[in-house]
Amino acid sequence: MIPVRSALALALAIGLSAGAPLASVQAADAAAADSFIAAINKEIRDNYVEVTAAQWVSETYINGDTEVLVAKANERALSRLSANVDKSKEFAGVKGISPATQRGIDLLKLQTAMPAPKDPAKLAELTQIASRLNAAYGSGKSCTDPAKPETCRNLDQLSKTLAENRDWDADLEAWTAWHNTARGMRKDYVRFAELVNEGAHEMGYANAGDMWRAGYDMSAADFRTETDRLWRQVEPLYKDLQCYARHKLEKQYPGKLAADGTIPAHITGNMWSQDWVALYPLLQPYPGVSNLDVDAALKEKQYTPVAMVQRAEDFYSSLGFPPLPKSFYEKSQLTRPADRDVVCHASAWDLNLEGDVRIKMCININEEDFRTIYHELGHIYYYLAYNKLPPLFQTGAHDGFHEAIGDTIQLNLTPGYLAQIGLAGATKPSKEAVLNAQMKQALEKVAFLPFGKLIDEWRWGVFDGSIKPADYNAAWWTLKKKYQGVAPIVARTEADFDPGAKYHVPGNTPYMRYFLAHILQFQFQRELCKAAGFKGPLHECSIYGNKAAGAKFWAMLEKGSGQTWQATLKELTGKGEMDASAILDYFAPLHAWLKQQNKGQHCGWE
Ligand code: X8Z
Ligand code: ZN
Repeated sequence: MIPVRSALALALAIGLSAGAPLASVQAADAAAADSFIAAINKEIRDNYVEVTAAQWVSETYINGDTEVLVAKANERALSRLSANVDKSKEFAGVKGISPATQRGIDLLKLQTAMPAPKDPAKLAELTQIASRLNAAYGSGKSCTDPAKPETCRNLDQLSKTLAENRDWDADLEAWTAWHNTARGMRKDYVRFAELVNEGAHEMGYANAGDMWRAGYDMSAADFRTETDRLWRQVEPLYKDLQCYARHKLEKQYPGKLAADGTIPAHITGNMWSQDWVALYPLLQPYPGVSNLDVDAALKEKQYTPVAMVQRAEDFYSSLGFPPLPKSFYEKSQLTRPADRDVVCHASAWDLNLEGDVRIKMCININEEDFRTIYHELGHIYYYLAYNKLPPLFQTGAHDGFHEAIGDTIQLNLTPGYLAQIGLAGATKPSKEAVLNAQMKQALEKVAFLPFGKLIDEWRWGVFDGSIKPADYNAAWWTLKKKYQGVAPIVARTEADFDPGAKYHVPGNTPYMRYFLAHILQFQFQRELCKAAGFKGPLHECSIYGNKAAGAKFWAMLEKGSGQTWQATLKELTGKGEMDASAILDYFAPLHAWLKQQNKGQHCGWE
């Protein structure tokens, strides 16, 4: 689980103790504040393992018993957190508190994405709902006869249909089957929103969304404006990609697309239309020019899940990062167990704040999972780099940084690197080959941008009451259409709960982090390539094997959240502001080509 502000599930590494409350503060002066924060840090260390261990088993052995264990562990931790946040209020306005202690106090109340009411009955109700939602997602299946397991299909199987078939009806059936698994979550989610809002209110926030937006070293209102600003920078690039993709899909499925300019939600090759990589064979600019079939190469080279992880580790090692601890390979869950339900959604965990790091995945031998491993290891090295800091600072500079580390490394999986490790054919560098490679990257990274932004716009609306339970599903599809230009081809109603079909909603993981990461990773890459002395166009750079770039990256990871993210970003890039100019530079060749292709086409949607 990603600790604190960037945690991956439920109550995250709330990490606070189940033990006796801290001694009540004697005199609220600066020295007392230092002692208070020191005690909190110790308490986190002492109690962290209990919560993360419960979370780990609840996701790797889903059953009624582990659901109880994790709910109880979270209940105790959240109760301690509330008490400690209350105590920390005694230091408000106290003069002379050191910046580090003040930062600790400020970070304390952001330790969870699931603020809980203090009322014991409501607290217990909240942790039980959260565990139930998480378990429901992990065990979600579509069965023709629920009594017969052989008639059931899980998310892997339904996703495979979407990714591998261009069959309109089969894809629609698989898409609908998965979305319908989330219907039963609606009632729990309504109550969940009420309870976290109550908890956020008690902690001094207007609602839970306001609290989520408070974790960015700026006001919640400024943060919202900031995400809008970044979206406006990248929107033209996305719109040109959407237009091109829609035009190609219209040729693939003549007469089937709606006339309003949207793309049907079930034909993007991905369950949530969040990336469109599966459409690469259909959308590649110059068929036959490049061999980028990593899926086939992984199978042909008989890669195993462990070998895929080792291959990714090798990249990080080539930068001078330390080896993964032996326990990582012993304790990680790399494949789906045959005999039980698990939460297969990939995640990276720090179980004890001192080296017991693991990933939890259900790796299939394909390119998507290969790339996800590089993503997850980014989290793992971040943990290892900041493990020496006090626990309150053991998080990303902000949660988007945490998501951007492994993604930055993904940008280095250039055709050149892939050829070097035998996973792609050697491609003669040509304008055509560059455009093919750019298209493949854009179907992952550019297609994602509007999706990354809309998930939390939906949740912010749910939490602030502007989206009412009676409109949950309609509001979801309004945002999908507004941002992505994607729409369902079959009517969805308020009997459905389509947001619940996306892991992070039942898992309660904030999502704006991924949008930010998709901007930041290009900024990081630009600086790392500079450090590596690379002079060519950004999209051609790979820092594989470059120790200077590695040292620069590691220095950033070691900072954790001990200073503002603006300070950390400034140390890396010279500028303390998120900025989409790097992603625009990166995709400049493709964007020019897309504009050319779209000439005379009707672009946009109603
Ligand atoms: O959830 C993830 C990671 C774990 S932090 C696999 N990602 C988002 C998603 O799958 O929806 C990575 C990209 C976006
Ligand atoms: Zn991640």
